[in-house]
Amino acid sequence: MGRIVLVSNRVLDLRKAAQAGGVAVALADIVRTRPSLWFGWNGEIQPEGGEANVITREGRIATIPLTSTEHERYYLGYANAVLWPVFHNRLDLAQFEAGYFDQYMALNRRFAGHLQRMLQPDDVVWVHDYHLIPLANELRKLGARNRIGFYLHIPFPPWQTFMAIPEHAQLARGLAAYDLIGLQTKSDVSNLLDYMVNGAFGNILSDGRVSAFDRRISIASFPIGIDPADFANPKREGGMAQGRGVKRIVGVDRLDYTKGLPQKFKAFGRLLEKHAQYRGEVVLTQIAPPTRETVEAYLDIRQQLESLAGSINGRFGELDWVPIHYIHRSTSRRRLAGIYRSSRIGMVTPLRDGMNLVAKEYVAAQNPDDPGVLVLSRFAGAAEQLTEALIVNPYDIEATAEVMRAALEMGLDERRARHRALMAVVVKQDIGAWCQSFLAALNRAPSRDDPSTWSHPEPIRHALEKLLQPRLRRQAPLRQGVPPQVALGGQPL
Ligand code: GDG
Repeated sequence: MGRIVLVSNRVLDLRKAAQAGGVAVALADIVRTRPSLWFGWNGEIQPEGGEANVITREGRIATIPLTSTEHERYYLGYANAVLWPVFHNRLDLAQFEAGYFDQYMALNRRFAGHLQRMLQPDDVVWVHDYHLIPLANELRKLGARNRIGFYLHIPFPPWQTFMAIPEHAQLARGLAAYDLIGLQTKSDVSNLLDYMVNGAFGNILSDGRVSAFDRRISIASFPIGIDPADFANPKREGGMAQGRGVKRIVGVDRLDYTKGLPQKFKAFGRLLEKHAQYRGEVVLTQIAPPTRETVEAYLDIRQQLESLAGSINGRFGELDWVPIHYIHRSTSRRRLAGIYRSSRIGMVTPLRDGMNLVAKEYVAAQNPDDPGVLVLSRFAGAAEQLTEALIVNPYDIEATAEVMRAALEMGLDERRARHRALMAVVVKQDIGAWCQSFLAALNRAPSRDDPSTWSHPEPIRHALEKLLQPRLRRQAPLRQGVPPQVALGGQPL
């Protein structure tokens, strides 16, 4: 078997991957343990006219810098000011500016050019995330016949939202060049299938694949996980100092408008307003490290949050009790486990999130004998799996405040029972299972270039598609996704 070639916007130094955690650890693990190559941006920005095409090779890692124009228009622009907000249902924040898309395509072409020269015929390529949607198509234009899979870490939006992107058809063309597309949840799969059928005039085939733009693609959900052992080590206790008997509610989120931070602060304020008995008894510790600070929308959310924390602390705080601890800095990964473990509530309430690893980390870090309670947004991908959490609608401030109260009051038996069920999911579908199931499905995904993998000769397939089409369409009305009998690999739909 050939190498696994990983491609992501950002490639991390293997020595720092453990500190970054999550996906970085999983990818670093593949690179350490299997014949592989990891290609992407090294985090450096070259001024225009600099040496942007110099590849740095260190063992199995190959990286290049971005030019300042690429950084501005591809990374901060198209990826983070168009695709990120639209995929998180925030069309109002999308900046469809001239030049962003061209630079996004140009960067993908440049990446493909470098990668194609490093590819061997039996390599399997695994591309990560929304920055690199067109990469496979660009590789194929250069002659790559490798098996290429794509994993989207963020949600796929409802099909009509996706169609608001002026270049949606070119993006769909890019998606169709992959052999396998992996998504976080079943509802993401359903959204993408809806788009492929209704927006890109594709068909769902009898073997469950989608036919679009003259290619056949497998689409399935592979919910990402964590390494629970990373958080379940009791030696890592040592949360933060707290007044005796004070219960902590913890939030850990990059400072991003998708994470529902103002709503979380408001719900906590409402809890203190309505239920005075919690004043002096509960604190909300919110760790919110900075991210993408030069994108305008991120500046707004920071100001909004600081003003909210200030007004709630000013209104309810005492000389010996500050209700909201808001920390706008990164905390070491080693300390996070202790903070999770010493918190009575894990408050994970994004307005939209692909998965949300913090929810799983919080569960893994709990003491099974005296566990805390996970409060989880119904709009986080994790809610599809972590059904024993207290599920909330983060837009509903009043109800969220009441759920916080219920979590604070929950008895030990119920906390233990819920935690057992949640932990079973976190352990079963961990990061290793995610990696393996995606790569196994990619290896299984029939390749268009290999006729032996076709289950029917082409003319029969055509007839079959035509025959099945009206029936499939009847069973898959708009917005309800794919009918059950065409469930795809990975997770059953
Ligand atoms: C994207 C998708 C999907 C956070 N603050 C600190 C810190 N973190 C770590 C957490 C966690 C990771 O960062 C954040 O992961 P999330 O999954 O919560 O969210 P995104 O960054 O938005 O990730 C998301 C994910 O990709 C994976 O597919 O789940 O939906 O948006 O591991 O612990 N780590 C340290 N200090 C901090 O202050 N050390």
